[in-house]
Amino acid sequence: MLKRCTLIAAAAGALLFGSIAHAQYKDEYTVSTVLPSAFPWGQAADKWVELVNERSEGRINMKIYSNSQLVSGDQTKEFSAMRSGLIDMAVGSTINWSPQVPELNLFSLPFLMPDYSAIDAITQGEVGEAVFAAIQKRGVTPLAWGENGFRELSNSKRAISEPADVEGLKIRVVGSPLFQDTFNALGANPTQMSWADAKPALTTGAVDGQENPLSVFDVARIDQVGQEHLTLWHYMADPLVFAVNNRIWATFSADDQALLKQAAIDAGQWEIEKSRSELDATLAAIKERGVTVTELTPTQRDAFINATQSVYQEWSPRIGEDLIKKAQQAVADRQQ
Ligand code: X2X
Repeated sequence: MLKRCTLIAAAAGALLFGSIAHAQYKDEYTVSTVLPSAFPWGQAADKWVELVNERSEGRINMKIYSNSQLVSGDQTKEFSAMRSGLIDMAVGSTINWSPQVPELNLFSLPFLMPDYSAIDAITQGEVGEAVFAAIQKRGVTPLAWGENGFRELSNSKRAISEPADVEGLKIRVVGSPLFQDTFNALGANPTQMSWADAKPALTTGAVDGQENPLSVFDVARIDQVGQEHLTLWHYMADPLVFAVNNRIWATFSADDQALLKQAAIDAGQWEIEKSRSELDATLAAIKERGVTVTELTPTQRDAFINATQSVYQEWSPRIGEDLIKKAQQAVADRQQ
């Protein structure tokens, strides 16, 4: 009898525990981003939150904290904060997470990806899976890809069409030390600073230039802080990754994990298509505001490719030679 009672109690306990485990969802989950809703990046996060709320019929609520405010503006701390549980979820750039996940520097290798199909060939194939495994290994669950975009070079001094034009320019660069190497290879004077500090530094002339996708240049009105020259060199693009802290992830039921993941995939695809489709109009708007836009000829682009080759030698031990080779192969085999 006693044994039976114990069994029943244990079964009831297990049932209760099961329901409690899933009932223990937070009222609201924090989602970190760098850029807010006016930018494609913020819109990707908005869409994810909206889809999850809709599909869970209000059971799962997420709230976005943009401008890296959960890490006091230091976007390179976002990944660590998510890993430790200070942040529940994030839609983050590969650049900002690369200090903690060295494999993410892959995307920052200069001129690895010549066009959008090259980005897709990497993210949507075997290499993308390997990169997600690397993120997972570092303690965060990745769900889907989004896109910040090809990063173009602007400055206040002169039109840039060859490496010699970059020489001596003070350029604001983002979180990964790889950018220091790229711009040093070109003879520039790179300074690493957060997005929060970038616009003030451009305004005061503390730096001469910066690199960011056209959407960021446009929405943040970078031309208004003296950035009159813009070179479309498509030297790299930073994908966005939708991700969740591991312990938070484990609290979701399998159905809700699938819901969160599918919503992230759908939001990412929606944002990638939307931001790519807006590019022509964005470029036209930038030109209309009087910015000198320089498009490189293939020969001019080759000169930049040659000038930055040392970055591959320097970074292949940290990124993984095999991963780089596979990415190059995926790009060579891509469907155009
Ligand atoms: O800081 C930048 O340049 C930005 C907004 O593009 C990133 O977070 C990578």
